[in-house]
Amino acid sequence: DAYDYIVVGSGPSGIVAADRLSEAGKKVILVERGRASTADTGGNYYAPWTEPIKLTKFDVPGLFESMFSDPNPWWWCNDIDVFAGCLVGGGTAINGALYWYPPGSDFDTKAGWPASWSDYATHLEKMKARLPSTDSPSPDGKRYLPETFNVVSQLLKAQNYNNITLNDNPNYKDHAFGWTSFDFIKGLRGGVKATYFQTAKKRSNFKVVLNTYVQNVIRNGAQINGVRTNDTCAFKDGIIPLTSKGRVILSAGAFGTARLLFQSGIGPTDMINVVKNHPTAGEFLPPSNQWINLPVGHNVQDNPSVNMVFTHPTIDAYDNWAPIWNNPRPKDRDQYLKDRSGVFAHGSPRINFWRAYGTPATDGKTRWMQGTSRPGAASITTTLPYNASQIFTITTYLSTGITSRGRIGIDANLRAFPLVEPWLTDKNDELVLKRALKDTVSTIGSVPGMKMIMPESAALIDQHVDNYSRSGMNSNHWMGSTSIMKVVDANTKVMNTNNLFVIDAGIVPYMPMGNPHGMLIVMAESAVSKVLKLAGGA
Ligand code: 6FA
Ligand code: ABL
Repeated sequence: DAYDYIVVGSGPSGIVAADRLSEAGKKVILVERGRASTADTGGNYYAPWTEPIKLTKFDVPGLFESMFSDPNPWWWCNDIDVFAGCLVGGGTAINGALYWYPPGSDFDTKAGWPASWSDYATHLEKMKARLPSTDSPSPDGKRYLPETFNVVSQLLKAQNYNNITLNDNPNYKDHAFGWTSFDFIKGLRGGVKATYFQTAKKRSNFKVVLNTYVQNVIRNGAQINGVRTNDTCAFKDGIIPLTSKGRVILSAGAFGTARLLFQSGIGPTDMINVVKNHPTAGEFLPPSNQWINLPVGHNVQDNPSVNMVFTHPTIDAYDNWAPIWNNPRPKDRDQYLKDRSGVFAHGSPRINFWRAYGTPATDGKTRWMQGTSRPGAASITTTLPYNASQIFTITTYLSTGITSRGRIGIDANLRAFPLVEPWLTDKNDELVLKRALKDTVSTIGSVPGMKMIMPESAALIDQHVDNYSRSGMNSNHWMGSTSIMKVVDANTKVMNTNNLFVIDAGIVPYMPMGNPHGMLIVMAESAVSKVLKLAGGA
């Protein structure tokens, strides 16, 4: 059974691509290595208290923080060294679901996008039509645990920030704050798997296979003939073939796609040689005269982020989210069981803010900072006494404009990892991050009762950043490993191939403004429309 389009990976990018291709009448197979996630995808990983309503860990927004405390976290990709979701929905099945409509700067030619991408607004409208955002996710219209918003907004107002509905004005990203925006729907994790995936599944020309690991593309020079999987029962020799004008779209994520390309003989020679020396993967490589030398894995970015922890007498730290899986607060549990409203209809953050910085960087570039605040804290190191039931965290990220870059690679066991860590490799990023952290707390005196506990004072911020492990700055927003115009062309086709495409975070050449999955859906809408228009395909 041959396909017009084989899409590898069911993250936000792969699901949007597969939905639009099948909508256009193409014969499409979506191949996902992981298991089902939410109930509407066939998942059944229930919390003890959500079993009666058959909602999984991935469905209930308020269970998000339990991703990081589960004793058996089977959904993380077990061969990638950083957090990555390997299940239906990819990162969007397990992420914080912060959801931003991208500003124009996310698709700017100055950021490395070809001019043909400047119609991003058309694609943004398509996304909004399928998946509107909400900053008031509980279906009863009330906002729960609002104290963090109230305290941090006082702090920011004293710095002349404006309180706006953030997604009403995506371009307003200097001195702006607002309620956190999500893509939850009716008290459930929504996102692409509740929308685009559901329409695709209804089409007879669309097929999805789970638990199916793609190892490499089958390649004869520039021509791709299919993909090799680990499922030799469903597919002869594990191979899924393409029709004569068919195409493969890799949407396996910034790490997953880079590795698939290495295993297909595409990338820097040092990485393809790692594959060549592998006992089983090596034999599937094309001969070395067919290797395609492209900077796959280079030019990688992720937001550097640093946490600061505070207390305030009005904050309810929500027991630091520890009991939510086994012992939720009975009132909140019962409210959610009744009509999916209340604390469990929210994610953990409550407020987000942005500010632009021209200085103290010395390279003349503007860098944006983004702040996220939530009740509780992932970890606290302090010598100060504090009231644990009143803690909250402000995470400060640097986003658009950062210049630091790293590299993704694979080790001898084909594990993917940051070969060169991307955080603060450029001193200018470090200068701006330190300044942004100091500015954020500069008005603490205007918020009666607010205390800083990590670091122990504003004067210790430089030291806090210097002592912060670089990998602790990981924000899970990996971009750039198959950058557009470096690895793929303006139509997302891998250079020097006829019919191999990449549509995922890897092609994004520059750090987007916000947590990226909204921007990635728009990117995928734009990319798939270009692929459909490109002559020569099925
Ligand atoms: N982004 C946001 O916008 N808001 C957030 O709140 C947010 N939070 C998080 C977060 O809390 C965590 C812990 C993580 C890890 C990420 C977060 N992100 C957030 C980032 C966001 O989820 C990612 O940027 C986004 O999901 C990236 O989308 P992509 O389409 O580029 O790639 P994915 O990794 O999502 O999906 C790849 C899929 O391919 C997976 O389903 C994987 O199982 C599959 N796959 C990989 N290799 C494969 C192979 N060889 N064969 C078959 N399938 C494969
Ligand atoms: C994101 O975009 C980040 O990638 C996540 O790291 C972040 O969640 C979510 N959004 C929500 O803001 C944090 C959790 O709140 C922490 O408890 C956890 O320690 C951290 O992710 C791990 O990276």
